[in-house]
Amino acid sequence: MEQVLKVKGMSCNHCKMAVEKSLKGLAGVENATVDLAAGTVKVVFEPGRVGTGEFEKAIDDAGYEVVK
Ligand SMILES: [Cu+2]
Repeated sequence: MEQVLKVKGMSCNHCKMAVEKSLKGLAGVENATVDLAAGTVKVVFEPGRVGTGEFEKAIDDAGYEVVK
């Protein structure tokens, strides 16, 4: 399953790596790809193992904010 989240505050390649790394560290996340120009991250994950709440927390822990 895929989910696209809008993330506030990502401005450079460091931000891209930090957000992708924090999401990929979650059990059940298969891939995470930031689109800096769009300010979004696409998460590929196994539903039932992980979900939006965990994504938001991981992004927050990395120092960024999900826009709802
Ligand atoms: Cu940055």
